[in-house]
Amino acid sequence: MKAPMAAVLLTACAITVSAQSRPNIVLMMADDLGYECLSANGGAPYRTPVLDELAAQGLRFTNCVAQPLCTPSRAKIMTGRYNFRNYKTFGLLDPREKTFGHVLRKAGYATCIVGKWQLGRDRKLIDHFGFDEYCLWWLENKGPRFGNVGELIQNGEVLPGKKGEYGPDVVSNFMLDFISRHKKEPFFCYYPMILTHSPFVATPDSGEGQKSNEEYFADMVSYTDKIVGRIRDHLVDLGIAENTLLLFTGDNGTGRGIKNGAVDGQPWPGGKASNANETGSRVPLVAYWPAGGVRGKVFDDPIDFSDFLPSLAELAGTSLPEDITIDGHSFAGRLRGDADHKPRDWAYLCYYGKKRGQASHFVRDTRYKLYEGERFFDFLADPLHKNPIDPTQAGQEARDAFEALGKALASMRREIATEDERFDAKTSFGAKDRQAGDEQGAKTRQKKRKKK
Ligand SMILES: [Ca+2]
Repeated sequence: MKAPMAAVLLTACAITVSAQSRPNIVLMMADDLGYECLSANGGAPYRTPVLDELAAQGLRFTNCVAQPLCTPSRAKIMTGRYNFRNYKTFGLLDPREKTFGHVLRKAGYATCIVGKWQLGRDRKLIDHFGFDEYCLWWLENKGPRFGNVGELIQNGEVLPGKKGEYGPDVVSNFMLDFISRHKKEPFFCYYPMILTHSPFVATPDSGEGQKSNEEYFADMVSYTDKIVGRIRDHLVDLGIAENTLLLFTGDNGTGRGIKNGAVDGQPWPGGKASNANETGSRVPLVAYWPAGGVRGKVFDDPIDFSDFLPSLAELAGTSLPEDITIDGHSFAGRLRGDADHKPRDWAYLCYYGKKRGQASHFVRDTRYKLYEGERFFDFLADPLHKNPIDPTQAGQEARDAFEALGKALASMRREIATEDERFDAKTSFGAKDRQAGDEQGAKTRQKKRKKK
């Protein structure tokens, strides 16, 4: 059947526009904000009206896994590689790695990073990893997280700051300014947020009076949502919202001090730093990109944090770093509504805890999850993994999944063995910077002891 002429013209126009202009990209990653923190995910007791609206007008992914801890997630999302290839120790990213900053800078994007760094105490690393401009906490200092006066480093200068200022506002405002200055060229802003990690304290919107940790945490989630709204409004004001992709996710599950979360009425306590069940690693993922043309869709595609780098590279129309194994699978086709987009068959997570050692790993499809030792779960029905499935007693669908995931896990086990042989913990980078990480850890432990 022939399409009406108007439809043919419209389609031709849409293709021309999308081919002409690559999207601006803003990737926001909250700190310790789990899947249950978005009301759009059926989460409670939180309110996230901005993110809910972006999801309703864009895309919401229900099956995205980060890593259970900060640095492992950061290394994975920035490099597109599984932790067994490049994770050394907490608080560091191997300077030999290539990041999505490199990829987008090389593609002609203006690049900016704001928020929390945590990946090596040297301001030169920011340019080294592909970012033109920055305003960061936990770069060379690590002072207070929210009232971080005199701690933030912005484009090489330590900001003197003012007493009472709120760190998340300072870094967000810098990013908005960067966007204003680069509105006429493609830009990439990576915003690993300072919120919503502990300490659970008042935000500028919390009002007077002492609250519980859970109440403060809910305030912090609301403030995160408010910042997302500010960014969206700024893009609208500049007239560039149409072709800017907003991505929002979290770097790991909610802190374990917060126990009152729920999803669809079922308990979802904070599970950060644990790979025991869904609460440590399943995170929200919302994408909003009006020019992409997809509106109000929900997908359960398996997505892991290695997928961001290839997705961004594809959207920028550029190639992946050469001579390096990239593990991720691009989800760019989903964002454009490509009818022939093929999601991953399975997503993968390899987790070491703070220091590289024995890996805990799993593969997952759209319903089932297989850990080492044949521990097998239906993560939709049993997110806390209280009821392991015996595949010999299960139905055909579960048995098929067990077999397919078993093959995938075996292939990853072989890759870990190969990489472990190659991995050299005593490289010049490793020895010096591991020591820096250890010193930081010792200081933190010392402070905790003093408080007790
Ligand atoms: Ca974190």
